[in-house]
Amino acid sequence: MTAPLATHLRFSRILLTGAAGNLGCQLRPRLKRYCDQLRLSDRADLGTAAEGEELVQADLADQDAVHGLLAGVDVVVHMGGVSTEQAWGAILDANISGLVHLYEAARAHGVKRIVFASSNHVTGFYRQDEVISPKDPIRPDGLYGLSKAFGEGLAQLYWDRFGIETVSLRIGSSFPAPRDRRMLATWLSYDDAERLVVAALSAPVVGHTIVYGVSDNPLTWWDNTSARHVGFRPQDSSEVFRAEIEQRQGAIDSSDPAARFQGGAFVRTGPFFD
Ligand code: 15L
Repeated sequence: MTAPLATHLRFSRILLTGAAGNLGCQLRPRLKRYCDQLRLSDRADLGTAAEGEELVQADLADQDAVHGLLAGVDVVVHMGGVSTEQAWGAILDANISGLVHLYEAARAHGVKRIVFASSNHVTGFYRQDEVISPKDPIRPDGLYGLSKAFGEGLAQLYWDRFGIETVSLRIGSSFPAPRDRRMLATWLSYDDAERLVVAALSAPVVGHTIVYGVSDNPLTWWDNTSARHVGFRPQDSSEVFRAEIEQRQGAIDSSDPAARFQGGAFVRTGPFFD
């Protein structure tokens, strides 16, 4: 593990939700370097607590459990919730009700900043030949993307009404490496994911800011100029994976909506619409 990215960043307690998920697992050891206590929560098992970790198994749909989670917390990194297109009931519980529970608990406990894992699927129905910014209107590619748009709206409301700051991260594809041609544009390396979260936690003034979570990929659909005050400077690039991916994937099937729209396969899959 490398040294902390921001030596000035120190909290007494950070809450990381969704800590058993793909990105949560990556952020778990990394966020520990910025706080005395790291509270980790998920519906799933979180294993054994390392030094300085507090493990709390909680369901976001459980209002009381979420209320308890936020007690004594300085900031929240909210990676929890449904992260793919799923049945509406699951999305409703975790991403709609769960998020209301989280923001109400933040208000009750005086938490002043939340880093919210939104998703690129808020704008998945823009075409792959368009470059968009966080200021463009939403175009969700499914109920999952729409639930993340709700989350961004809720974050805006809690900033305007209660002064709780949020950085909404429209995360692209955060995996060890891009898996296909689309991810050459959407890939966010794990190191850049840490840079993004650290920037979101340390920027002095954010109000409610939306930023795309994407590495420094040469081919990009997202322009983060409007979020430069967050100070996110990605340092990895998908380019090193291009040759292998192009060779493996062959010709583009332009009749496939997944090859035309930014959301990829999310524009044509999902149990609700099947
Ligand atoms: C997401 O929002 C998902 O959580 C993740 O699993 C990826 O599929 C990613 O989007 C993506 O667009 O690649």
